[in-house]
Amino acid sequence: MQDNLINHTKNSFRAFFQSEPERIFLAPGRINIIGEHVDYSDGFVLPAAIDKYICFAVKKTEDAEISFFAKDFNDSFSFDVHEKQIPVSKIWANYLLGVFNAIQELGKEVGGLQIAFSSTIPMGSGLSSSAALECGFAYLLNEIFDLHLNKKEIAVIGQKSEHTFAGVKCGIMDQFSSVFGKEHQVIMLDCNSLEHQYFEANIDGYSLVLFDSCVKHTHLTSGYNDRRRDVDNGKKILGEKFPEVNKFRDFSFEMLDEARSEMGEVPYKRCFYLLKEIKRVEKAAKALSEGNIEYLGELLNETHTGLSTEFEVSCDELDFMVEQTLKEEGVLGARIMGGGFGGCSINLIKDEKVNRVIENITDLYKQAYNIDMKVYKVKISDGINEYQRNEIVI
Ligand code: GAF
Repeated sequence: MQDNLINHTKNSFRAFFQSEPERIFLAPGRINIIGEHVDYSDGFVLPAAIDKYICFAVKKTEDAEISFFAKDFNDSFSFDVHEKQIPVSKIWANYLLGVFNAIQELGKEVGGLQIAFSSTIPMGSGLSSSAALECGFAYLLNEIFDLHLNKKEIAVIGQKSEHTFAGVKCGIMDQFSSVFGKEHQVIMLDCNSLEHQYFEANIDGYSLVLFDSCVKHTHLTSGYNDRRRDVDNGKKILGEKFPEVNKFRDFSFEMLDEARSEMGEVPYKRCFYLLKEIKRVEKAAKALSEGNIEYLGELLNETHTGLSTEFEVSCDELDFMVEQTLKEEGVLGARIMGGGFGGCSINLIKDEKVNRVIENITDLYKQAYNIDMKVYKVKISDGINEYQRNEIVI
């Protein structure tokens, strides 16, 4: 499948630029087992990179233009590396311009390139295609022009692009996962310090399967930034009331209750969810490493309830899908995954029941919403890398 994507991208490069690409880079999407919306609130998250990628076919040129051909949009865009860039009306181009801008602000210089890219990460499905686009571009610039950026800096550049050029005040989880992913390994990331450790997802006999509701979201127009604002309002009151506490995750539920009337019900609900979720991630990491899969499932279900009722980022279609999935035999956990407002659910299902569950939920979802849900059985994979030239299938 990876070979198909690479060949497809190479062929798009050839057709558009009428020449041969020199290097190939792959930037993956991600799943998140648990820890939703806590990455901008000093929380822990448990994501992993997956075997769905944006592939970049690249050639260095002698001029000062960086030219893109976005095969999936059948669209192109170019800019001059000597000029200061500002956001443009072409949405996909902003993710790339934002990366370039962040690199320019670091005083790093890059030259001309031709780039064709295409993707197997479904867009607007909560699998972080935008982080893969940002970080893939930052990574390839770093490799080709020897910019001496480390992996954390690449992730932060991706996040900065999202903030400044795409207008979404996201956390660091998606970019970090795309850059730091490791085959078979889940990342336990402390979003405050960016310290992280890897561990094997010990779910023998069970699979993590994604059901795509095909309800598309873009975080620019969804309530993502609003949620972040609610949380910031709550944090401000907490910070003023308890200045001795430095990190959001160190506020207790008693403190939150004391601040409730001052902060108001909406920020209270959001902060309540976040403090609970941060604790759930620690419990889930322990459950995963001990192979306590039943308990992991329970935690996923609690997260869905919290995301739906306290953080209010689910939607009817996802609530329906999760509710029906949990009625199926062999399902231990189901929840909406990622930023929300549509996209995928992540489901923890006994191996021998997977096909049956897929059949049933596909039917029920079609009957209820007349939508053909999509199913992704993903593998936990390595983060961004350059595909070795001699491995390219022509
Ligand atoms: C989106 C954001 F980009 C992430 O930073 C994170 O907040 C996630 O939603 C929710 O956990 O993917």
